[in-house]
Amino acid sequence: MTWDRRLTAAANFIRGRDDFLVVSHVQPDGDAISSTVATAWLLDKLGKKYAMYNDGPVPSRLGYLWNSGAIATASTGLPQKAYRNVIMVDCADFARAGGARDWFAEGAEILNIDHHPTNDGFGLVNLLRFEAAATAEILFDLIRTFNLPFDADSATAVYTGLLTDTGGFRYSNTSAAVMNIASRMLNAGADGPGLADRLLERMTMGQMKMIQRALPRLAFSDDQRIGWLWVTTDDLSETGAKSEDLEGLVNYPRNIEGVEVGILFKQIGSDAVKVSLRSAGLVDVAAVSQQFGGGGHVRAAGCRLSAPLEEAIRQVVDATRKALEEAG
Ligand SMILES: [Mn+2]
Repeated sequence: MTWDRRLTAAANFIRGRDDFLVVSHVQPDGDAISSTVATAWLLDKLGKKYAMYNDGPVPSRLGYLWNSGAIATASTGLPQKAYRNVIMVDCADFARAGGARDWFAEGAEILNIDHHPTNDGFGLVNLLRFEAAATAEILFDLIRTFNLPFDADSATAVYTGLLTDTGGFRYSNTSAAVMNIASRMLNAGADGPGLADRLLERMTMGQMKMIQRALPRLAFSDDQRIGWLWVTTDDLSETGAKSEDLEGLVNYPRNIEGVEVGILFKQIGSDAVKVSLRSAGLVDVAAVSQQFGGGGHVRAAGCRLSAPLEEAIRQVVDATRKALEEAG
């Protein structure tokens, strides 16, 4: 099916229904929240009823996004009912919606909008484009399908998704198409320098405290092509840092000259570890993550292990070492 026909199918899903639940993934990032509110903006402009829900809270640094305060979470208030019409954005698989799935009605019909190459097309209608830098890039196309002009709210949302998923227009997914859309969003009222300052430059105290703790632990494989850091549940509780304060930490090992894969291990329980992997390009870290039931992109992926921290480090570093040997 051509991209235009997929867009039409997604548009028809929205046109033919009303009363939607819009959800993204657990521990939502910039693209997840941006895509959620951009979808809500579209539904709002079409006069549709909708609710937004997320398994986790909206990171405070994204609180400026239009209507982000209306995204319900377990702590701020639950939806009033289960929904038959669901739009899932930026979710690599069905389970990524986490606890939000409790609000899907039996036999709910799903519009699946995503850019993760590991997405298996779990929706009734799937609007998937793996070359897209961000789900927000796909939403740009979807909004245009309805011939709706962008305003500052929707432009800021789409721009934010692009900015965050391209690491500030720096990663290899920063295509000409991305810059073209970003340019249009600036014309429509997105504040480029303001968003860059807020999302790329500014650092919370929690973030700095976690950097202080994590950097002395920086470890390398013998050939120094794999570098990793870890943080414990105690680090978070003792510094008062939040989970969102760990964003970007994995880039420290990854950015070192000669390092092919950077890894961050985050202990989330005595036998549970969340792992983020970043590749310089040689190793497909999505494939490494899939060995542990995770997924993601070639250069940025993640997984969870039910193991003590030291055991998780050993297993993932070993798997990465093998992938690196195979890649040459
Ligand atoms: Mn994304």
